[in-house]
Amino acid sequence: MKTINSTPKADGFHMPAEWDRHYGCIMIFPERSDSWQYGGYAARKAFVEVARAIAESEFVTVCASEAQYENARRMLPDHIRVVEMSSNDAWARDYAPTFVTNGSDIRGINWGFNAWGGLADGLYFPWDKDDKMARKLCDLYNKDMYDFGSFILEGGSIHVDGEGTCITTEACLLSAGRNPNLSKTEIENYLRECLNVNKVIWLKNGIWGDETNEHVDNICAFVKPGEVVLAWTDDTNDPQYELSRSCLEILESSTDARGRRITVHKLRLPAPVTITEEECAGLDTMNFAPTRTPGERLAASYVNFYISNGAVVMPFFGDPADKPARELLAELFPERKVVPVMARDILIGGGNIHCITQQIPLF
Ligand code: KQY
Repeated sequence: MKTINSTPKADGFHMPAEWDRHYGCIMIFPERSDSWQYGGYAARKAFVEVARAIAESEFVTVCASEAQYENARRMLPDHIRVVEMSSNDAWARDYAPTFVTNGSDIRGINWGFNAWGGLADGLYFPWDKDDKMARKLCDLYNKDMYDFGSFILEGGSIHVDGEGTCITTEACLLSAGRNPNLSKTEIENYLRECLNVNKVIWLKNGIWGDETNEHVDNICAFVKPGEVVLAWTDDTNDPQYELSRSCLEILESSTDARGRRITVHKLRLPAPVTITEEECAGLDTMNFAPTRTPGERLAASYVNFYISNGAVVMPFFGDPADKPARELLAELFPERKVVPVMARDILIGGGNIHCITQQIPLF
C-alpha cells in the first residue's frame, strides 16, 4: 500500500454512486458506553442485523476491538469477516476510506477526522483511533491511498451520483470546527479534486438537531442520476419544515453536472422520535456530563439507508410512516429488495444505517 501524492481527479479516479456494484462493505462493532445504551448490547444486535442483510449480496468486514472481538465473532455468521482493529466509536461511513475508482482499480481517500468538530463542537475526545482507520483499512484491502488528512471531512457529509455531481450541506462543511481557515470555494475545490466532480450542490441545512452539524446523508440521497429522496414533513410547526423546504427549493432550482433538472421524491419523516428516561439511564456520562437528556429529539430519518448490491437496507422506527417510506424506496429501487431494520438502538448513538456502513466499489 502506498500513499499517492496527487489527486483522484488528476489520476482519472472518481467516487462512484452507491448503487454501482460493490466488492463489499465495512462496519465497526459498537461498544462505547456513552454512545450506546447499556454497554451497547442492543446496538450490537441491530448492527448484526444490518451486517447480515448486507452480507446477502456483498462481502462484509466488521472491525472489532480486542475487547469485543470474540463477541463479534460469536454474534456474526462465518461468511462475515471480523478483524481486530481499534477505534473510538463505530461510524464507518465517517472514517473508513472513501473509495474512488478508475473502472479497473480502486484507491482509498483518507480525510482528516476530528469527531465532528474537534475542540470547537466535536462529540468526543480523543478521536485518534478513528482518524487512523482509513490508513489501516487501505492496508487491509491492499489499496493505495490519497492522504488528505489535513482536510477535515466525514463520509456522511457527501453524496455523489457518480456522474459528476456532489451534494453536501453548508451547516456541516462550513462549520467552525472543521476547516475554519478555508473558504467555501476552497472547500468546494477539495470536493472537486478528491471526488472528481464538477458540480457541487450546497444545501443549507440537514435534519434539525443532527449532532454531526447536519450531514447530508440524513436529509438527502441520490437514488439514480438526476433523482434524489429528501426527508420531508408537511407539519409547518415542526422546526424541520423550514429546513426541508429550503432544501427543496435549492434542489428544484438546480441542475446536476450533466445539466439535468433534479427530480425530488419526498420521503416523509416519522413522528418525532425522542429518547426515554430509561434509555438515558443506560448511557454512561462523558466528562461527568450526560450525553443525552430524556425527551431529547433524535435525528430520525428514512434517508439514512444503505444501498447494497441486492438490497436497500433501511431504518424502521415503529412508526406509521415506516410503511409508506418502505413503499417509496421499493418503487425507486425496483431491482433491489428493501430490507427494514428496527433502528432505534442505532439512532440513539447519533446516526443510522448509512452512517455505520461504508461501501467498497468493485475492483
Ligand atoms: O455519522 C453520524 N451520524 C455519526 C454521529 C456520531 C455521533 C456520536 N455520538
